[in-house]
Amino acid sequence: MNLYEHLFPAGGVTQLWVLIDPDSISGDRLAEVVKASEKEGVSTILVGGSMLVSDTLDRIIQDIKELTHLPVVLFPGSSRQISRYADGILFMSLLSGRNPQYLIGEQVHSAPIIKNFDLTAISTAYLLIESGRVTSAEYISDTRPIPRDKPEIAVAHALAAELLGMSVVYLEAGSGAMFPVPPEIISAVKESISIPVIVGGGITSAEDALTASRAGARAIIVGTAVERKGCEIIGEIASAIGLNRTV
Ligand code: 1GP
Repeated sequence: MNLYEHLFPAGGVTQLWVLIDPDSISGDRLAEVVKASEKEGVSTILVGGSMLVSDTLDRIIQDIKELTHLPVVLFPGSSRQISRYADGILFMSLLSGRNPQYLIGEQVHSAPIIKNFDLTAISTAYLLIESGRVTSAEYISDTRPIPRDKPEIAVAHALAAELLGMSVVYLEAGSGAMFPVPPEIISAVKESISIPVIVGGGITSAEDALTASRAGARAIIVGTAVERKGCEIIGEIASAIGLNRTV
């Protein structure tokens, strides 16, 4: 099974991916999060999320690899956040913005590194959706998010992503968002394209996750809620979307 098939298994069941920010996790906590993820049916560990430069990336990924066989996929904030120890990378273009640095500039810097490290790149259209307040992603990227009451604008961007040959659309409210991506946007985008839609930002409860799952998310990304609420939230979300049910 290649990485793409692992990320999006046949059958279309919503997957749960836990995002670990290497800058805000300690050693003991890391083990706790990774073990809980494995136990509750999380399929993939994402590492990254910080828009600033991290010097702990390699070490954290090596530590995770010692704790689990779950694939570790990079979610980089810039071309300086790439590690040879990961299994793959969400190779993102911030398609909702009009800042050439995040549309193509960072990608040109990172492409030779990805090739050199032999990482599997998953071509991902990153669409920022307005979420109640200015997020770090919005501020640092110097781009405007798509208005949350304009699903047709999100759909047009997602269609462009598919026509450009991208493999995944990431609907992102931004880390720690006040409101997650509205289900109306998720379902409108899901209905208009055939590539998978993944959703993250501001998902803090089982209910938020279930809403995104029912609207058509193929994977849900959760970071801040695990940092703030603890590992129990992983189990609660996994149960809500039917991941850790015993037969
Ligand atoms: C951020 O979508 C991810 O880029 C996760 O967001 O930290 O709000 O879970 P949270």
